[in-house]
Amino acid sequence: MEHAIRRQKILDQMPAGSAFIVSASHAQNRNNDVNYRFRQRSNFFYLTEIKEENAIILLIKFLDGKEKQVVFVEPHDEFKALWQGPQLGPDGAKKILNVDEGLSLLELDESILEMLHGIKRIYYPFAEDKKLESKLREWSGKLSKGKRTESGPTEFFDANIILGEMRLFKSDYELKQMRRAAKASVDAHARAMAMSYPGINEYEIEAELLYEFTRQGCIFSGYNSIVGGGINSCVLHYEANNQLCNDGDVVLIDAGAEYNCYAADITRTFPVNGKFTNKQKSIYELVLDAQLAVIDLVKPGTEWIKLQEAAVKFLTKGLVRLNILEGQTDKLIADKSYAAFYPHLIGHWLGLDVHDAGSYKVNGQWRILEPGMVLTIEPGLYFGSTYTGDYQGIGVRIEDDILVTDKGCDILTAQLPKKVDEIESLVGSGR
Ligand SMILES: [Mn+2]
Repeated sequence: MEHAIRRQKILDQMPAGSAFIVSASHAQNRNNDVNYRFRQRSNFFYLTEIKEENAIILLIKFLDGKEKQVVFVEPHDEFKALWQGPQLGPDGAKKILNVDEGLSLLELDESILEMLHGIKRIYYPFAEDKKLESKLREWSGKLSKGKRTESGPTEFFDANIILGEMRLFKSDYELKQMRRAAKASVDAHARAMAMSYPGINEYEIEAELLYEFTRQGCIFSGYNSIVGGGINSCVLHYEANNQLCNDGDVVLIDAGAEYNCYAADITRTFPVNGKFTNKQKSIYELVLDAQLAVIDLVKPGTEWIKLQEAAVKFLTKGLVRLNILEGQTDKLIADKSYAAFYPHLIGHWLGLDVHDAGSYKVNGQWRILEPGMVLTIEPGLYFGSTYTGDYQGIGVRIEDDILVTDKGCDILTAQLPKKVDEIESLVGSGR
């Protein structure tokens, strides 16, 4: 019942005369009468852990300091129950969430106008749900109109600020979910490598990933899997996944399972024939050494941007050593010459969203790492179609999921091999 603790924690931060509103996902139509598979909105899931669509959770702190928690859900509907299975209904939702009131969405407009009477500040997640945003404007207008002695709500605050700060720090319960996602993802990557051989199609490799995710209870991936062989390994968000992986190609897989809405995010790169060429190996080891050096810095007290700066320095030096870049390291960093090969950042927060909530700066200063945060570390080097030298067609990224602990860090995805000899002996071993 951690959702109840989270809601109370929010109420504790709200001033008297304020309301906090978060909405569930709505069904997303794919075509005609077919919808995409329902996935709950992360903020709503964080506060309720229920998978109802269209629902609304409302937290109110009245002017006298009294608090009230209300959930609005779809009413019982026999037609829907027949086609989609039973729903919680207002009473069921009230019970399962242990809130003060469970109401039907049919009563939303009427009830909320009553409950928001006297409320001055409304928190809701900005730019998340257009339906909710227009409703809030409508309700606020109605509450203000024609009143001579008092106004309706006068302030909208972004609920993402409070939610992001809370979601950044993972509880033991959340870490348990994340370890399940990490385990499924580790096993999936190992399986994909073991089943690979020259001539395999990228989608066959993707099938191995999805098989293992699903087998371990992860019916969603945290994001579209990237399986890129050869030059496709250099396309950062490649997702066609439909080309052959030829003898001599590297394959880059960036894929992560989602368990109970919590994501993992892993990248590995391997030679499809089981043996790195010297050129592939020199890039691979440079990226791996950079990753290990950056992971060494993941501990309480490190500024997040220092991780990126360390990666840039390490990779730039390596590119000079390999004669891919020429000149003074400091100058190459200052003029961003490295960005032709390392065009992205070192990583991101990880949790309910693969690129999770939580700001990277606080009051204009880069965030300092603290225990309970989970982040990815994913340096990479790419020699794609715009590069014409000897390394063309080599894209390498190595990514793990890291929990900041009291003393340092815990790599949630450590079980998946990444040393050159380990990778080489794993590729093709399952056939
Ligand atoms: Mn990532």
